[in-house]
Amino acid sequence: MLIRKRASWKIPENTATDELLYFGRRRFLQSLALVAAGTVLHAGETPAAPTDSPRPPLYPAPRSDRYKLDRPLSDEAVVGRSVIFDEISSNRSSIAAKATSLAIRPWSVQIGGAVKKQKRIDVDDLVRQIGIEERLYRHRCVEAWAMAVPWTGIPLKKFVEFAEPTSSARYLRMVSVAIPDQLPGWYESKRVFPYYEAITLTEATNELALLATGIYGHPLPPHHGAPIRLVVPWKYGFKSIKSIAGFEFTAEKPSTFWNDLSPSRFAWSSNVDPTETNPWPQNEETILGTEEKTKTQLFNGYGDFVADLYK
Ligand SMILES: Nc1nc2c(c(=O)[nH]1)N[C@H]1C(S)=C(S)[C@@H](COP(=O)(O)O)O[C@H]1N2
Ligand SMILES: [Mo]
Repeated sequence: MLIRKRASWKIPENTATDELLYFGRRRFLQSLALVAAGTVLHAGETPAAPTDSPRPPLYPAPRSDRYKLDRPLSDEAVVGRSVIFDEISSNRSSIAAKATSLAIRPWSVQIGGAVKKQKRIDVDDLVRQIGIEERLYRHRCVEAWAMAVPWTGIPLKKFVEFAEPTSSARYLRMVSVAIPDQLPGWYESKRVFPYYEAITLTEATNELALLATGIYGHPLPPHHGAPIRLVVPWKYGFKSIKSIAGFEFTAEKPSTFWNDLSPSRFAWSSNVDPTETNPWPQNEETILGTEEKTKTQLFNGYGDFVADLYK
């Protein structure tokens, strides 16, 4: 009964009957399972382009030369061992291995709140519609370590235009993935997830703000917040929320994860500021993978781009 029903769904009935006779029921069921699995895998993909006009590969994307570094790029392997992703694990060296439990495709994001129309869009469709570029950015964690990373992604400004916020929108709130079964650190932590962050709409439309979908010239691996994460390099690293599932435009100021946990230690805006001493002295930073210390700069050295936002 089940066989006939499923066969008629995908395979012409006569073929199905022939195959059933030929291979026997077990093999036939296996072949059906393969067909079904194939259907699931291809569901999120766009149809292949005709062979005479192959689609260019997305990665590596063209690199923008607007964003200069004052230090060498960090080594990918070193960066991969220093990731922070508390829903995966609080043990940093195990995050890359454990993060593979997060199913990063297919992945769609919800866009809601103060927008003309609520939307849900597949991340790969978003990338193809808006386009991506590579940028070399410094990254400064509030724990006073720093790195330099080639991110690939969508300028957040273009995403905001795509989302069409209404005139009442003042803030952009983002929420990370909330599938505890795929996030081994979810119940190990004393914190309550999902992770959530927010920036002002003025910050979101600043040219530096990036929605990263790639790193080191390839798509983001799960431990870096695949398939889509924020990068706001003038703020402490914890503002750059990973594995985003939802975007909400709001009129009121949304609360944020670290600021809720400890308002005196983690300010809502959390712009990099070397004069701060809380929770750690912020005047200098250790370059990841080296013993080298460098003076921390106001706005992580991005004052030319963002200082005007805070006058
Ligand atoms: N969802 C989520 N996003 C997160 C974090 C996290 O634990 N969970 N850690 C933050 C911190 S503290 C930093 S420094 C950066 C680190 O990014 P990276 O691990 O890709 O270098 O991610 C930020 N985004
Ligand atoms: Mo951080």
